[in-house]
Amino acid sequence: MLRRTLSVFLLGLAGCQGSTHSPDPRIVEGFEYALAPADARMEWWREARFGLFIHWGLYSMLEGEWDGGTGHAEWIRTTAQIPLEEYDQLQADFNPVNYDPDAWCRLAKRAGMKYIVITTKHHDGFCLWPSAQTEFDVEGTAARRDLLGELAEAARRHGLRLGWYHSIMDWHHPDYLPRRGWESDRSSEGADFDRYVDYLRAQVTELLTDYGPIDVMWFDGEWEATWTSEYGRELYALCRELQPQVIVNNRVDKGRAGMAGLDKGPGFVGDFGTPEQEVPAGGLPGVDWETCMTMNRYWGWNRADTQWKSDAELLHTLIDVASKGGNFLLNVGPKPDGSFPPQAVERLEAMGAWMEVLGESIYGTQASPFDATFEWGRATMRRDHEGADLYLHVFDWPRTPQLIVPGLDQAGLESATLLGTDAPYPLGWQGLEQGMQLFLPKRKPHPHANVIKLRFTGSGPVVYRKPRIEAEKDRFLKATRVRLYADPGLAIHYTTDGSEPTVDSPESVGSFQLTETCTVRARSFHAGRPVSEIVERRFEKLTPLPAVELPADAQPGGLRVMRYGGSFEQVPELRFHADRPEDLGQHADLGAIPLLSKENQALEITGWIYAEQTGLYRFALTSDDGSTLRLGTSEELIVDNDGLHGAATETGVAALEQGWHPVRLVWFNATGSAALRLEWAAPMRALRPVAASELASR
Ligand code: H79
Repeated sequence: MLRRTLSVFLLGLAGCQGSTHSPDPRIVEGFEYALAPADARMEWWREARFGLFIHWGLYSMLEGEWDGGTGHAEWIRTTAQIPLEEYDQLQADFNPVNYDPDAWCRLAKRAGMKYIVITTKHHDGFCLWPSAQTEFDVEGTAARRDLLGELAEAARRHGLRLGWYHSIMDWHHPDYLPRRGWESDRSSEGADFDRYVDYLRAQVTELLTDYGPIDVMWFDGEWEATWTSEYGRELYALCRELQPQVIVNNRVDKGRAGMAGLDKGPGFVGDFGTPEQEVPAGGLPGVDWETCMTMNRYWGWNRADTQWKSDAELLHTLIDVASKGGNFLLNVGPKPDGSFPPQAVERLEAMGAWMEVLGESIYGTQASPFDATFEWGRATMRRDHEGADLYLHVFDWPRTPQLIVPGLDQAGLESATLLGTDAPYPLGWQGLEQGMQLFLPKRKPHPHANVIKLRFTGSGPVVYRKPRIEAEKDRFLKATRVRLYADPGLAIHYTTDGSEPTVDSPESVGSFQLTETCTVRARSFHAGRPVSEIVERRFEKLTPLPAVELPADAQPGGLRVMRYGGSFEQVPELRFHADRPEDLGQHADLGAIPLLSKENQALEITGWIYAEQTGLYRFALTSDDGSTLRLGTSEELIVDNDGLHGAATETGVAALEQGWHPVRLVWFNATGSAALRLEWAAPMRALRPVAASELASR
C-alpha cells in the first residue's frame, strides 16, 4: 500500500490502460532515440532477414598466400606488406573466366537469401566496375567486363535485392590518408584528403546512377581518424539524394562503438547497425541491425582456410539472429575465376533446404518476446490482425517427450504444430505454474533445428516478462515521472516503500509521479499470481540548499584565503587552531594562490558562490594533498577529497537554489608537491572553472 508520507500520485490516464499503452517491445531505455517511425524504406529489408555477402577482388587471386604465409585474405596488401607496384601487377591478370552472375543469384535464391551485397571496392582500392575516376578498375584486367553491371541485371532477373559494399578506406589512391605505418616508400607529400573525398563521392555517384535502383549502400573502413562525422553525414545525404529509397549502413558515419557495431548514441546517421562476426547477446533493441559473418575464417578466398562452420552452426546463427530481431548477411569469398568454393555451395544448399520448409519462421518475423533465450533454442514471432504466430526453434531435442517453455502462458493458444513433417503434426500441451509444456514425438524431423508453430488468437501470447521501469530522471528536485512496462496481458504491481510487491500493491496503469525519495519495486502478475522476478530502481529527491543574502560588506571577485601553519595529515578543523592565520587576500583562481606550494600548511578558503538558476550543480575538486568542499549555512560536505595523496580529483553534486551560497573549502599540503583546482557545472552543462564574477567574499 502507499505510505502516506510519500506523495505518489497515480494518474491513471483515460484510454491509456491495460495492454493498449504497452510500447513496442523493442523499446529499451537508452535506445529510444534510434526508433524511427515505421519506415517504408526499411520494409523489404526487415522482411528479408537473410542475405549474401560477397568479397571478391584482386586479393582473391593470391588465395590468402604470400611468401609462404597463408594467414591472409582481403587484407593481404597490408597484412603481407605488399608494395603498391607489386600489388598493381595483379590487375592485368585478373581473368574470371567462370564468372556467372546468374549462377550466383540462383545459389543465393536456393539458400533462401533475399539480397546480395558485393564489394564494389575493398580497402585495396580496386574497383570491380569500369569507373571513370580511376584506371585501377576492371577495365585494366583481362576481363574487361562490367562485372557489377552484369550482377545488377542478374539480380533483377532473379528478384533479388542488391547492395554495394564500398570501402571508405583506400590503400591505393594517392590522396587517401593516412598511409599504412609500413609504407615508407609511399610519401604522403602533396596528398589532399578532401580531394580523396571528392573521388569517393564521384564513385558513389557512379554506383548509384548507372545501375538502376540499388537497395543497400554498405560502407566500411570509416574508423580511420581522417574520416569525420561531417564527411559521413554528407555522404549519407548524397546516397539518399541519388536514390531516396536506398538503405545505408551505420559505417557511413562515426557512430559505431567498436567492431560490435553497436551505436554510440544519437547524432549519427545510418539506417542499420553492423555487428561483425558476432551476434549481440540481446540484439540491438529499437535499432535495425544486421550481423555479417564469414562461413570459414576469412572474408576473401583463402585456399588454406579449412575452418568451415557446420550446417548446424550456420543455421543456429541465422535463427539466433532472427530471434533477436536482426538480419544475417552470410559471406562467400569467390575464387579468382568467379566460382564459389564447393564448401560454400554445400552450406548454402543445406541452409536453403531448411529455409524452403521452415523459412516462414524467419522471414518477416520479429524478435522473440521472451526476456531470455531458452536452454533448448530460440523463438521468433509474427503478429497479424487476428493474433500471432509464435515460432519455437528447438536446437536440442529433449530426451523426454516434454518440452518446457518457461514464461509462456497457454491463454489464447489455439494450436501447436510441429513443422517440417510430411503431414501437419499437431502437438498437445499443458499449462504449468511458471510456463507451459508441449508434448513432442520421439523422432525429430530435422537433425539440427526444428520448429514448433504456436498459433495464438486475440492479442497474442502472454509472456511472463519482468516489468521495465522507465523514468525521466533518477535524481530530481521536485518530481520525476515513472512508467512501468510489461507484456500485454500482464498486470504490474509495485511498491514505493521498499516492501515486496504483491497482488494487493497498487497496480501500474499509465505513468505516475514521484515527489519523494523512494525505491520503486515492480513485478509482473498473471491471474493474480506473480510470474516474474522483482525489478527495482531507486529515485532520490534532492532538496536544494537555500540561497542567502550576500552581506553588505562582501566584495565580488573571489574567495578569501587564510593560511595556517602546521603539519597536517588530513583536513584540519581550523576553528580551534592555536595560531593566527595569515591573510592571503581574495582569489578566484585557486591554483594561482601565492605560497600554494609551501609545505606544512593549510588554507581555509571562504566566501559565497552564485548559482544562476535552481538546479543540480556538479563540483570537481582537484588537490594535492587533501581537501574538502562544504556549501550552505549548515556546511554540508559536497566533495570529500581528504587524505594524504598526490593530485587527485573528486566530484560531488549539490542541489542549489538560485542565488548566493556560503562556501568553505579547506585544503592542506603536508610535504611534496601541491595542487588545488575547483571546477563546477551548471545544470545540464559541462564542467568549467568557476568564474571570478560567480564568487564573493569578505
Ligand atoms: O570487409 C570485411 C573486413 O575486411 C572488414 N569488414 C568486413 C565486412 C574489416 N576491416 N577491418 N576489420 C574488418 C577488422 C580489423 C581486423 C584487423 Fe586484421 C585485425 C585488421 C588487421 C588486424 C583481420 C585480421 C584483418 C587482417 C587481419
